Amino acid sequence: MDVTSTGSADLVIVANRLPVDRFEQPDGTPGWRRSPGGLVSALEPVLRASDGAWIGWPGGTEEDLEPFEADGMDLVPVHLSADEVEEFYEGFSNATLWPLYHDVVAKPEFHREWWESYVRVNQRFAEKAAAVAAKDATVWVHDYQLQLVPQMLRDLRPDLRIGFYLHIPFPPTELFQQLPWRRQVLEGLLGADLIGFQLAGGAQNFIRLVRQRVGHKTHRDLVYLPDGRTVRAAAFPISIDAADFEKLARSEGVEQRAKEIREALGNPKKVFLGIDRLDYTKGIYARLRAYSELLADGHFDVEDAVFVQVATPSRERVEQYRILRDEIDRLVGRINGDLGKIGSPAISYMHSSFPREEMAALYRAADIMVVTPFRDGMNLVAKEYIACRFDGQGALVLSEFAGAANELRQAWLINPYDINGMKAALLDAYNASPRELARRMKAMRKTVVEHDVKAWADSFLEELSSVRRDHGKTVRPVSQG
Ligand code: GDG
Repeated sequence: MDVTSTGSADLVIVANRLPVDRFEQPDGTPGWRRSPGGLVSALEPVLRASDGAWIGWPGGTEEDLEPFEADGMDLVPVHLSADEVEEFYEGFSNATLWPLYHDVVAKPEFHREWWESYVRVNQRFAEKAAAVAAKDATVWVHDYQLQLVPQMLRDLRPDLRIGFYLHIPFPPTELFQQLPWRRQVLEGLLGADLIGFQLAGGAQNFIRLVRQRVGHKTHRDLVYLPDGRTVRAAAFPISIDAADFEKLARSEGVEQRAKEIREALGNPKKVFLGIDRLDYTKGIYARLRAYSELLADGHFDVEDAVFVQVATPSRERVEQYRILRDEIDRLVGRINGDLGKIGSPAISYMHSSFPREEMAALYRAADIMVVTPFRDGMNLVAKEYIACRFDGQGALVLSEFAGAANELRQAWLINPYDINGMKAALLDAYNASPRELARRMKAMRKTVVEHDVKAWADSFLEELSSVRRDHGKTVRPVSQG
């Protein structure tokens, strides 16, 4: 595609962020490198195969960038002002929708100026997409920051085939109703032909809300709009590039690094590991407390085991995130102060992010991966751990409230609100025999390898093309379903 012209892309991805990060080249000029993440690796081949483009915010607020090419992808930046970052991104997206959609684990804040900014920015994304897409093109909009884009885009370009995918949970109707702009959000989403959710429960919540609040006829997973259009809402559980992770984990460099990590930790019998964005939905505090109680109760010693917790910095300007960081800092300090010994801390805590190679080495070095969110759309860390354990060893302790629990049934499933239950599962995983570990890991690996991110993207795009093809052919039900 010639990125200076518009209107020629057959496939347009619209996401809050562009799939690249800016960095400074050795000569001081800015360059772009592909940001790590499954979504980029899944969509890159599809984008290359078609005449594709990716629309998103490049990060930063300084300049309004022209479309550019990076890593073989055509990228179309959407500019955000400093006020918009505060109101649309940190405000409405991350302090209203994020907590509301995650079981109100934190209290959502509702501010009318934030909503206005959300509408404005969504409109800007929709206009960019309308300008870039070729006639009858497919546009795939991603995530909670852009829920109004489907209808705004349909108003501008009725010829387009529009898909929407929500990466986070879609809340139960009782919680969603709190949102003062609930109807606008539902109507925004209904601009899509296909709406994908992580789990069937999210799709059902959505269909029920549409029936109750917007009054459209629905039947099973279909919504019948008054203009004759149908919208399908269904589950498409996301995954990772499992083969790529396994390849990385098998590499000599990663194997060597995994050994070094264990040595640096004092070669304990067992290494526990948590890797999360530092987010209140991830249940980091509860998990560390449960672990510290196992130590305090004498089930094992700091010389036998260590808990490595990586908390990747996230949304640091949002108040709830600053509070959480302080709470975790204090808890880790207290646990290490109470239970650690010289050279053997109870918890090895890092508030930083690492390259993918280091992540793979950590996964290989860890005996027990601990994933305990209070609510999580999917949780890719759990799947990445499984992909890296080609040796058939390693245990996964996983919250029932992560989407991944739906597929990874052989994990030690826990309720993160139940500290005693969590302690029992951690201990059970600690004591599991290699045979038991191998049995569970084998089954989970089969799931992760077969349902990788490519299968996810293909199935969504295939379904999107068939929903649109069938448009108008479906028989409308007589009564409400
Ligand atoms: C949202 C939903 C859903 C983390 N630290 C580092 C790093 N990571 C990578 C992990 C993983 C990704 O970030 C985190 O993905 P999760 O799925 O665990 O969580 P969210 O960020 O909350 O993602 C979630 C997901 O969207 C996809 O739909 O599963 O439920 O909340 O890939 O590896 N990567 C590197 N360094 C780090 O320090 N390189």
